[in-house]
Amino acid sequence: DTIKAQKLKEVAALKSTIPIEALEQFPLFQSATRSLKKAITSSVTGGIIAEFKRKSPAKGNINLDANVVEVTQGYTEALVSGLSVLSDENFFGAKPTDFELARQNNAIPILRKDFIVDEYQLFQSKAMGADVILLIAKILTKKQLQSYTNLAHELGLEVFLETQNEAEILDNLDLNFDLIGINNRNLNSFEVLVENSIRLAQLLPKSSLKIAESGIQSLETIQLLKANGFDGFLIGEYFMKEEQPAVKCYE
Ligand code: IGP
Repeated sequence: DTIKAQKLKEVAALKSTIPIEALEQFPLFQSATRSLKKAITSSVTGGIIAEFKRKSPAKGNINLDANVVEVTQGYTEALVSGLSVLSDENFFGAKPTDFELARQNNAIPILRKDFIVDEYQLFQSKAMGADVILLIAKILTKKQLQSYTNLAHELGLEVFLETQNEAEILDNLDLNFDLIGINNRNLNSFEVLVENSIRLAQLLPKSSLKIAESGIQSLETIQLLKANGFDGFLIGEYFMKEEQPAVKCYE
């Protein structure tokens, strides 16, 4: 739970320097968002969400000095459905300008990849130009999931609900999320099991837009997940470990 504690501290500090009323004045706060759900549904190239990630607690350094503009523009040119951009500095090594630069240089939907633990971060996400926010079932109460989902929608943001086990899925099926992700990575052991998400996907109604997350390292895996009902694929490390991450989108 150290991530959550750290985040709450960060948010408390931010709140006093940039209050919500100030965030609401940011130009991007007033701008329309783009739908990742639509981008994936209408994709002819396969529903890839390509992630920009310099390092992670699970893998350590992946591509510390990557150029965020080059990499994300490369993904966009490869016609991925959306981008996922880390904005957490402490655990994922994001630079403070990463998200901003990704936004300024790409017109496709962007998921803000961070640990949302407070309402404030929804206003902040909108002000940053995010289109989609991540809500992680494991770290939030049902009440929080409900109220953050509603607030996100009021702000024009889509909600990507991340789940990891049967209870997290079944307890939250009534939420009005836009996309549901099943994380192949166990956040406690870091073990990655594609079979786990295939089994769990069967618990979801057909109407859910299902995203498989983490540990996807081959086209065969994507095809297997697709055959089991997944609509989208969130891929980070497999791309980012390359000097030029986007080249892997063409394989
Ligand atoms: C991407 P991978 O194994 O392709 O790099 O995984 C993504 O699923 C992973 O970065 C992730 C993540 C998260 C990061 C999944 N859930 C929550 C930060 C926070």
